[in-house]
Amino acid sequence: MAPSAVYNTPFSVDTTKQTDTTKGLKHVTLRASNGEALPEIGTLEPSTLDEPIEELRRRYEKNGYLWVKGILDRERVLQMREQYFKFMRENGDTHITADGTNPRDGIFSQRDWREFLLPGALRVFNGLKDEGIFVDKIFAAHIADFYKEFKEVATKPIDDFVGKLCSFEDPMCLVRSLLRCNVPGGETTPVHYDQIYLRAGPPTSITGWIPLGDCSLVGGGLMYLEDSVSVGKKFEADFTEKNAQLSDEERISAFNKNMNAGGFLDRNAATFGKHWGKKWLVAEYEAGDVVFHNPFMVHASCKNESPENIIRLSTDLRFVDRKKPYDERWMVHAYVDADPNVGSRQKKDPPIQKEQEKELPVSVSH
Ligand SMILES: O=C(O)CCC(=O)C(=O)O
Ligand SMILES: [Fe+2]
Repeated sequence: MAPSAVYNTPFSVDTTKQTDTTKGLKHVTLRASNGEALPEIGTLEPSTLDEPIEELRRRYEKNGYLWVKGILDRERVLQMREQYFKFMRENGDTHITADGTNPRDGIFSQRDWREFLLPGALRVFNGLKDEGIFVDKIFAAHIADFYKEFKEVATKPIDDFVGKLCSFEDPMCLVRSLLRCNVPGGETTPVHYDQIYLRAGPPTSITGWIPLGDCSLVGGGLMYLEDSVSVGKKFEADFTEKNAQLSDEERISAFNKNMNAGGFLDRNAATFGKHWGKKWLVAEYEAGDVVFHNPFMVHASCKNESPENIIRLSTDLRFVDRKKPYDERWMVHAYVDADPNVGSRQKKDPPIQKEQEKELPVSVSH
């Protein structure tokens, strides 16, 4: 049986096997969201725009990711970070940042991290409703002018680069994208691959993950499971088989009955890595970097253990060739009513439900 079929411990929260056998990166212990140490970690290989595009393409195809240093203007990225934290503070303070600190620094207030989970699955699992000032501001930030301008103007160099890397005739950034704040101590993005959420199109998109600020190794950055495009493909083949009997709409949903809640593969990256016998690859990111990844590449975020209480802010953009088919459900802004990828958005005034329908629909904010 294919390993994907026998791997069925989604949402494993087994913390009994605490390991601390970190190899490769001496003196650093990185943790999965639930606090379990990642047994094996390695580093991402950096690339620069000075290298020939053929070499960068070869590397992307071989590794499933491409970490490009300095593709964006560092100062502009830091400005975006400042705008975001100012927005979260002014006209209704979410209290995500500590009073008296510079918004550009993004220093966590050290309030309960649960309050700062994005609307969606993790918030629901942690017992919070999708409501309150933080949630309202998250909805607003995704359609705010400062974010729109960042995407439309500041990230332009990515469009051109992606066009060359993926041989897209007309590279386009999909409208739907997320701004993610990963606060110290909080639960972070579970293990997944992106094609689960982009299934209404062929697996030809490419994601650009953009750290909005510097992010140290222990700062809760994105990590990739080494050589895992094949793992994502196995899962998707398995899901495709299981989903074959469903209606068209359900088949392309990341949240249909055959998927794990939220579309995640696991909330525990340590267990997942061990199961597949693969290392998690991490990096020390700088503002201006972008990491591109294949839609089958398995990734997650590690726990933010920043000793300085720095909030990890990031945005993830997806690019396609406008001339070819793509998942058109991604042509709406995140969290608007038409966004199918936030199935967990709990309506402020929920319709009266029948007793058997009361279970919450849960999806990842992705
Ligand atoms: O930033 C994160 O925590 C997750 C990002 C992600 O899943 C993506 O860029 O596809
Ligand atoms: Fe992702």
